[in-house]
Amino acid sequence: MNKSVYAYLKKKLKTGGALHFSLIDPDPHKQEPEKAGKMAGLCEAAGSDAILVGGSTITNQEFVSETIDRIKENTSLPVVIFPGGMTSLSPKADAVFFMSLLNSKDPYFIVGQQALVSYPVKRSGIEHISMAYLIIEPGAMAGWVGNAKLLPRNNPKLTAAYALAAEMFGFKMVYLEAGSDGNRIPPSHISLVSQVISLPIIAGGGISTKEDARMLVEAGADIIVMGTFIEKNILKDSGSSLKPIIREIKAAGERKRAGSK
Ligand code: 1GP
Repeated sequence: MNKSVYAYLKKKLKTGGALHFSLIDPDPHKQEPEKAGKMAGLCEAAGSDAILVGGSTITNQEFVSETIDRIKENTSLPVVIFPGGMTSLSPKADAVFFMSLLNSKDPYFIVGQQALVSYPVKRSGIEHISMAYLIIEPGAMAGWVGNAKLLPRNNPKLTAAYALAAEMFGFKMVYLEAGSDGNRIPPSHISLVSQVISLPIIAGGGISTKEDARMLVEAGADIIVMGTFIEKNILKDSGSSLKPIIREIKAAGERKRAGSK
């Protein structure tokens, strides 16, 4: 991918309304790079718009790089690192989400780790897309690893206030999730956030049906991320269960775009 991933995403959002990202965890306990490559190819065939590589689990840079190499052999989609930490960085990707877990209790996850990787990221020349990451209750593994002061599920106002602060800080995107493991973010949070900010909103965590995806896009999500569902199904059914979910996301995005003209 030669052009800017951010520009590609913004353009696709403008013309398509909503996007789908496929998340592949570069974890040797889950799959070898070869298998990750096959998964990515099937995700592209099912209509996904980008491959995210990342997860909260332990990994190493070499394994991440090998995984990205195999992914790139199987797809022309942009490959973006969704870093669980410093060890998930690899110059092989097209871009990295330069993330700050804004609601962490530990400054290390807000800016400490990012400061330590800033020089290597700049030297590698990889595109970095600043992104504010917000974790809502119960948070699961991501919340535990990032030592998050979890945003309460029953108070979307707090989530919206953090998202607005992110926009004021100059972040380019906001990622909202309640953790993996089936903990979907309440649509009320997405809808309030979309009323107060104009940044692209990414939603992930526990999305496994077209109804889930449609509800979140209708609430205001611009990009839907799916990881576990793809891990469980894509190689078994070659993407036949993913395809209708992505179709639903695109249709809901198209309706939203048409409505906002
Ligand atoms: C996790 O939002 C991602 O950070 C994806 O979650 O694995 O539940 O799809 P799932």
